[in-house]
Amino acid sequence: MGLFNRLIAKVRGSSTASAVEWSEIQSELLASDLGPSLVSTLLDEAKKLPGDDVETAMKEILRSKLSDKERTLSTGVSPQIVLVVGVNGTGKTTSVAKLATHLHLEKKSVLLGAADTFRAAAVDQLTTWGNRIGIETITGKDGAEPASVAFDSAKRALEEKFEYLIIDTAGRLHNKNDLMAELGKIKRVVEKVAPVSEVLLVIDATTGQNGMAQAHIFSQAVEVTGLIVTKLDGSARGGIALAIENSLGIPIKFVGTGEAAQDFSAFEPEKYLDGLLA
Ligand SMILES: Nc1nc2c(ncn2[C@@H]2O[C@H](COP(=O)(O)OP(=O)(O)OP(=O)(O)O)[C@@H](O)[C@H]2O)c(=O)[nH]1
Ligand SMILES: [Mg+2]
Repeated sequence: MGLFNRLIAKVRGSSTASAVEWSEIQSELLASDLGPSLVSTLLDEAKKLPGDDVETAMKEILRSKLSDKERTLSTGVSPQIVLVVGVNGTGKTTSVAKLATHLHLEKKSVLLGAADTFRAAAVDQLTTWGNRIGIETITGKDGAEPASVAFDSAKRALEEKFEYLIIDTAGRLHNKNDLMAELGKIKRVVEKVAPVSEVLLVIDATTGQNGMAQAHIFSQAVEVTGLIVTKLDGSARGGIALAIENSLGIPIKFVGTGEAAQDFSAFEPEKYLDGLLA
């Protein structure tokens, strides 16, 4: 039994939970990275409920903080263009490959765009994944503009009638204005060819509360339509993703649970909530 469940059992056993027990529950919720503001709301709501209902109630309250928005990828005219963005090292390139694998296994035609032209190794990394999956990757010349590679890949996806184009972008620090502006440019340039249907922000579950600042600033630069939460296979419980959903209304769409292509799945709310309180 996890610490949280032990605490809940303790609270449930007594008719009224003591201040000490509530403060232990608070620490446990904070350790899930839900953030101070959401934790305080949760505790206020949970305290109003009878002691023997706390466990179910807590989960119910957490569930109520999830977004009602669609969690599957948008569908419609081809190509569906998915732009994958985020700070350095969160797992963007790996997630692009995992998503491509997922769609490829569903017999969708998928094209990759290597718009992380910042490092030659980034292009190689994506191309290697593309070869492994058996799909094409559009790359630019050394030092090419990311927007121009994104444009070329969109053109190719449109002309060749690919169902999906997934564009990888370079990791960028959210506090670097020029890099954030570049992201806006990539999107605008792609949209000269076809609309971008999804902008997926990759959040590393181990990143903690900084994820909130990342989500705020990325969604100012481009309209973020969904989250991919990575590295949920580690000790991080990824409460930051729920905090972002709750605060910005951006739904979690996919989760990454390892380094391999199959370590990826559509977001499952119940599983996630269990993990948060485990
Ligand atoms: N354990 C674990 N590792 C992951 C997961 N997703 C990605 N990684 C690892 O995280 C590291 C960084 O992944 P990348 O996909 O290269 O990250 P990135 O965001 O593209 O990095 P930059 O392009 O440099 O910004 C790699 O070692 C990946 O194998 C995950 O869900 N779980
Ligand atoms: Mg990358």
